[in-house]
Amino acid sequence: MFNKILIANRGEIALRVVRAAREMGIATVAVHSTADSDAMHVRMADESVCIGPPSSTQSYLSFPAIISACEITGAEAIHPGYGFLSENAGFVQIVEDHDLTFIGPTAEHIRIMGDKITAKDTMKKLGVPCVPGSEGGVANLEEAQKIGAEIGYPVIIKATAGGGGRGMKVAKTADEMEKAFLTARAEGKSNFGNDEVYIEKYLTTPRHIEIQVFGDGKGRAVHLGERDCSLQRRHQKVFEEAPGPTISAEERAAIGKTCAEAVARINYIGAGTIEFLYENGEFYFIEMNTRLQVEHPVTEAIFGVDLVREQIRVAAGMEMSFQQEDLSITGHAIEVRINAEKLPNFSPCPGRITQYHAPGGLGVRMDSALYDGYSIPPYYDSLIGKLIVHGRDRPEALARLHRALGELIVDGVDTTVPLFHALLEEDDVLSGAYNIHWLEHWLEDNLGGG
Ligand code: MV4
Repeated sequence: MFNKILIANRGEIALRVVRAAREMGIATVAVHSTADSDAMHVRMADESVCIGPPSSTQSYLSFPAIISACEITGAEAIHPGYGFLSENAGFVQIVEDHDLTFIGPTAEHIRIMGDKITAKDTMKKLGVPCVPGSEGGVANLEEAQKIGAEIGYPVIIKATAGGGGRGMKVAKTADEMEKAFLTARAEGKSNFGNDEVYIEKYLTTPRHIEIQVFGDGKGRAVHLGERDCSLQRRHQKVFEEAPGPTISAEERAAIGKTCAEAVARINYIGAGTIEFLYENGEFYFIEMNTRLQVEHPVTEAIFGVDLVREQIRVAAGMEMSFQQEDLSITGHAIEVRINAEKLPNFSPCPGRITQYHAPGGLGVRMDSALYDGYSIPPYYDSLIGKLIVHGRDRPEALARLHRALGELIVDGVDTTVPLFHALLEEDDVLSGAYNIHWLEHWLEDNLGGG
């Protein structure tokens, strides 16, 4: 096992990794920009290194700064958290070249899943159900129109280098194909330096269901069920739950087995998430994320496992501490993402926290790096906390969420907390009757804004 690891991240996820490492007796090194000298992750880690100015590109994304911090402190491994360098295959290569360990998948797996055409082709060959569409890339407009006619409209054109909602265009009819195809290709080129696109049947009212998988890198893998993350705004999740309100035990077992077998076959190591659209009882693969996700705590709550601990174990060459038959679901968990944002437009709202009080009690977890007097810097994302509640069933989790939101105090900046109070008044949220478009429609009807 490692003696010391470096955490190449900030905020609540850096704290999350410190907590797992400390329970394992592993020392931690925090890195921070000059804007984060007073950040909680710096205080909570055993050591810290200032790695650069506020700009992420010169600090949290700087390969030489982070590698140097490892060499100075003697850290043996790097946990990337989510975002920043967590899915950067080039960085993983550099880490390995310096005889350090990346706590995450191999550069090759990151590369495969980062190219969406290759990811889909790989998953399809591994028996994972995919959205009907083009076989690989689509070279020109004539081919795009031929595929559109074959699979039927509406279709969606996606940049292979895109993902997470970037570089996609819908063509509702054949008339719209030319514009959608050319725009998707141009955006792929300008945003990612890659103009390769592929085409899928456009699913109109699916849910976003993602399967948590975990591999040991030696051909063993498990699944930890699904999360329903359909409540999103502009491709940012705001409310996530596990298990999915519409997924039966039989469906979970079947899609879970398919996913676990797929990642086992490629010797995947560590945590991964296989994203699906779910419509009319069918799962359709869209993307795989090769990292720990923001919403991992809802899975941890219902399975009673520490996913970061497992990531560190397998990175150190140890076995996972569980097998599939050890894993079972207890109750229901919900996470809400608390952002320092001003409604109705969700504009970032950095500033000084004059008072912070975290909710507590049975079944409540607050992952946050806030404290009284902390100043949220304007340079990074606006996530300031995740409130995770766990109950014996969904109604109990919802009641607990309502109760915990009432206890939470964040003064000094605007937050998304009022949104959650309002959502908990909605019958569709209470019954789980929502799809990927529900929140955007609700925001339009209830907040207006821009
Ligand atoms: C789709 C789709 C409908 N049909 N693919 C958006 C993010 C990226 N991960 C994939 N996305 C979508 N792909 C087909 N074939 C609709 C979306 C989509 C979406 C997906 C998940 C959660 C929210 C979404 C909001 C708009 C569009």
